[in-house]
Amino acid sequence: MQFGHFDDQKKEYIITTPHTPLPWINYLGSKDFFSLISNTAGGYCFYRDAKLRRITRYRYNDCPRDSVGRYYYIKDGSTIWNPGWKPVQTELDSYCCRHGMGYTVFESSKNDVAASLECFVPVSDNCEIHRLTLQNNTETEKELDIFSYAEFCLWNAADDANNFQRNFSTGEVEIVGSTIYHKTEYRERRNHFAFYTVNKPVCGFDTSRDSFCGTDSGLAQPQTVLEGKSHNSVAHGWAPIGSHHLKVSLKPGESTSYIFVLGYVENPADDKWEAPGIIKKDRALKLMEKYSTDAQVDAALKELHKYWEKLLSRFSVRSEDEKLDRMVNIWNQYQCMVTFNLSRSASYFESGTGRGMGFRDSCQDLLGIVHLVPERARQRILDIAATQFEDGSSYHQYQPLTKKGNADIGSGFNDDPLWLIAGTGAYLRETGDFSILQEQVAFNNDETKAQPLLEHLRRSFGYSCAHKGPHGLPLIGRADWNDCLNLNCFSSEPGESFQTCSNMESGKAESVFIGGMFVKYGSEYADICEHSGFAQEAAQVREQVEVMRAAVMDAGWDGEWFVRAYDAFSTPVGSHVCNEGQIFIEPQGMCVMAGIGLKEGLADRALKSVQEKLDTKYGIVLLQPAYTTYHLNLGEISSYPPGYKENAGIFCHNNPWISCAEAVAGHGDRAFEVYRKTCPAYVEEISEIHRTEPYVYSQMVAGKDAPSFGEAKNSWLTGTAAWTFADVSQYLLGIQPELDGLRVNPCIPQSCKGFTVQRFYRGAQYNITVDNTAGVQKGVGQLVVDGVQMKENLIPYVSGKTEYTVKAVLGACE
Ligand code: BGC
Ligand code: IFM
Repeated sequence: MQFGHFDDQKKEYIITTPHTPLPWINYLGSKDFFSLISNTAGGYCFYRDAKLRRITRYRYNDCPRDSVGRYYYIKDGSTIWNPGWKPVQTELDSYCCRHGMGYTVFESSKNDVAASLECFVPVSDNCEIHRLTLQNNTETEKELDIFSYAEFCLWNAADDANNFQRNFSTGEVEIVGSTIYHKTEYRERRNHFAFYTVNKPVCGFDTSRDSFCGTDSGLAQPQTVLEGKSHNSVAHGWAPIGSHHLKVSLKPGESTSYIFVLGYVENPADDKWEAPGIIKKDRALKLMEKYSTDAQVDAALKELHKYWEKLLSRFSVRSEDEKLDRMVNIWNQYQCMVTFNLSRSASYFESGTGRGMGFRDSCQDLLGIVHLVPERARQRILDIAATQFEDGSSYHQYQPLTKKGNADIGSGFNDDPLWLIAGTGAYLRETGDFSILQEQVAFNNDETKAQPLLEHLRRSFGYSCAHKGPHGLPLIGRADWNDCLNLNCFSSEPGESFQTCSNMESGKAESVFIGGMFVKYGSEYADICEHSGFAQEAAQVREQVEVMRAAVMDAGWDGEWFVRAYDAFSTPVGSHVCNEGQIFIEPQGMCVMAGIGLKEGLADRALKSVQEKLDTKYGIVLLQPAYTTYHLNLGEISSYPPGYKENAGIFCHNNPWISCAEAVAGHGDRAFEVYRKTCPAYVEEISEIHRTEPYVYSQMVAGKDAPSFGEAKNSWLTGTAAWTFADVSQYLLGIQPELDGLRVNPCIPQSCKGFTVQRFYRGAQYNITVDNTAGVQKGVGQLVVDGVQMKENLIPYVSGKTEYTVKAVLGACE
């Protein structure tokens, strides 16, 4: 069943009913100001940091109900309705919600009044714009009352939720004409405030939630709206809101529009105060002025469309498969930008108050956006590296506002250091900008300890070399990619749980998965050393890589697949000797991607085992058999019921690893089959089972052991976006950036006749045609660049050249 459909021309998903299985959301904002907005207008916004600069409020554990947003009430006689259906939920005569690139539009009607609500964040300003257009389609004049609603969060969202005894007394607002200023904290000589304005005179306002709603009513039946009259309430403490009251009278056929701006302003920290508690408004006024006419809003929307057109034109494919094209050209790249911007911080499943930017997450997110915003990727790499410690380990997360490591979470995840090499390598292959390696970067944000970025990579690699266990495999520490595999949990205390484990980091548990990473990213690091003129170091690194490869082939091979790990007692995990959790997906993907056992036939064997033991109709589950009971020595993983999350859920993030691995092994049919199973556009038709948005990936789909097999959770903020884009663009379509230029090496289904790719790379446009009339799965027989036949499948990079026409013919050629 579907609840809408794609419009590829407009790059939109059109939701045709408010009754989606879960709120289906979109993100607004591209740089500093971000918003979440659902298909019933729920959601919230923040500036840079969802924890420290939350502008509007959210109610937690509220999915699917989704009961707070910025709302517009239309009172037409005794009928009250919202363009997004919620919160009043009056049945609408027509409804649609169009989620597009950085904007969302609601189009609905009731009793022959049509409303359109366009919401977006302009490309270069810190505000949300909501343009509400109303049209009277009746034969008589209409008198309508409009009420707006936005509920302010008192900035620090964690404090706002926990310390409300204080916050009930701190809230402050100021009302000037049609503008409501939210200035809580300003008297502490903070320099930021928010405002909510409308471009026409109001006939009333409310700034106290209790006054607007009435003591016992909620947003579905606010007293103010029922009465048809604002109370002009001025909030002192309690819950400050912004609500405008407008009266409109529309002749038959007439329409009118209102432009609401919800903005964030930061004055220079050393600005003079006008008077204690009085905010300095000039920046706010400028912003209001900038978006006060329809022409200005139209221009800002146009600029937003152009911004996305330009970004998305950097990589596009044309194939025989419209779902593939739609995901590659639009939605996958769009989601990559969102995960890059937000890491795992704020979604309908992530609170925004917990995680900031994850070290491993952000490094992997780079894989999906280096080709889109290389200059921002550069800065991100430097920010991430600055949270590394001198021994090469790192904070696991950092706050985007302060860029400081999060001490509550700390370090000890032993895969983290190697992801820095992965992210930096991707940047270098995309841009060829080796100057980044010379940038001075602090350790633990201490500038006195700054060293070139290359030294950070050296220490990343060095950390893994220096932390090996009894089998010569990397020590896992608190966990590797799989946060829930906490193998250093052991205790004789009855009732102890992984949450209270004190020995998480100190034990000798080892990870075969990090072993695979070591081989893959160690080799990439060796290439980087070589290109930087450190041939001797490169050779030493390669030696270490070979030692690790041997350790994985030896202690990491179980006979038919790669072992997952060794626990703190050196007992194998993810081996046929285990009762449950005999085979895990992660090492199969990573070790094959690293090329381990490729020649020896282990890779094919491991992939076959994945297909036999882990595959399902909805994707590949993380492990089998699922853990049915709790094992303290395995940590959080077995705390999940079978089939959920890391305990045998279909963890979408590592499905593309298998697809990549299949491509490395040359199996195009299977690589695509794996790609399609979790790809949103291909499961759109089973939206009633899948339930999350059919235009983006979710973190997890319930596995075959779960009662809700096939149901997805935790949409949007997942490394799946970046990895599937790396998979489809580099491994399947085979356009592979290398340090020396672009390689063309597709791995596609035998039945695919070919495709074309437009790729912007290092200042040049590449028009690539792949011809597979031979009907093979892999292997470029001939590569012709601007009419010249190449000796191999690498397009030589010529500095200053701006266009390349490339033809790759697959299969044996004379
Ligand atoms: C997992 C969660 C887990 C958390 C603990 C996440 O990455 O997906 O299930 O609770 O890590 O750190
Ligand atoms: O690898 C992690 C990631 O850092 C956060 N989400 C879950 C993944 C698997 O545990």
